[in-house]
Amino acid sequence: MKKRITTLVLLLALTMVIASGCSGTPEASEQTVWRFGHEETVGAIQDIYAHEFKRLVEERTDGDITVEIYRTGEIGGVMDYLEFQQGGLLDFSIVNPGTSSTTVPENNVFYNHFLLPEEDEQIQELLRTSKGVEMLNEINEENELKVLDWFYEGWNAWTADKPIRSPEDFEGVSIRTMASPLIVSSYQAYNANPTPMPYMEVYTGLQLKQIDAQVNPVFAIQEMGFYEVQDYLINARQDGFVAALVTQPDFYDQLDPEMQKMVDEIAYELNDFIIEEQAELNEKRLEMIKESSDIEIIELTPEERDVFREASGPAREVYRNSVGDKGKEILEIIREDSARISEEGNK
Ligand code: 6CS
Repeated sequence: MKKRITTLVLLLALTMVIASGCSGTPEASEQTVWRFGHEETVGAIQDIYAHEFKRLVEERTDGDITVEIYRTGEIGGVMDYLEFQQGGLLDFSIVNPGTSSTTVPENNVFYNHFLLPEEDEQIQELLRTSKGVEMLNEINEENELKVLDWFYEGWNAWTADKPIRSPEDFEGVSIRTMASPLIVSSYQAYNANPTPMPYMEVYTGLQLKQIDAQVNPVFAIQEMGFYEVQDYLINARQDGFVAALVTQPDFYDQLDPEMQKMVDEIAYELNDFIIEEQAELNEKRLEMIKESSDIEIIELTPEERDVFREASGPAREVYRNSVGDKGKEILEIIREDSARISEEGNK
């Protein structure tokens, strides 16, 4: 109840922001404000992305449009932001499937383990070209989320208070995950005890030993300080963190064709920009972790990864059972495209 009231107050505050100086249809003569929400903190990949989006929009409209960025926690939690986006209170947002799958379970397809190709450019190619992604976007649009682009933020790494090299090592380990049922079942398949909790509570949860482990890309492990309260960082490259730039279908439809073209082009260019940024940032942050802690870094061998690959099978069934025929087809197409892209890369 308290959360509901807080959300309503935030909605009201945001509506007042809207009323105080913006409209959904950008006319060159009037000042328009586009509201942009994302799920991360200062300096994170989504924040870098949002600021580059802002820079490009403001530059290409000669300042007729300004972009206001709302980071996670500034006007609500990630679930509030999703609601704001679907309701048109935010004009653009970055949403990852761990959040949006509460509305569109098919988005969980990206959290199927051992699905993505191995190289960054191959992941980019998959996200840009797969018919499965196009079908996924149609389902999102039916749910008030017009996907302008899917982009990649880096591999999800595990941190834990013990070394993890096999599903047996996960036995009894409380690992914090996002709330998506598929993510939860992925770690149940490894014998772990997945424990969903909000992103902002993970550090304290680890510190107080309410949880033993968590999963996130390296840049997030550094900036959220998780490495300070964990002994091991394990790279299994089981899944990657992908996120979507979304807008509201009605908002997009009422933009004039030139403006739509500008937004589409910016989304495309940003994908090239962010794939480089995430690689650099993840690498840089790994070095920072190594310099400022004695956390042990474990790279799983191909054989160790194969054991996890094998163990991940039941979670894939959970995905299939949680979606309809189209969702199952999306998984199949993405799986085939991923295998083909990987194979072409190995030639
Ligand atoms: O683990 C999470 O909940 C969050 N992790 C990242 C890297 N971005 C947003 C998400 O909410």
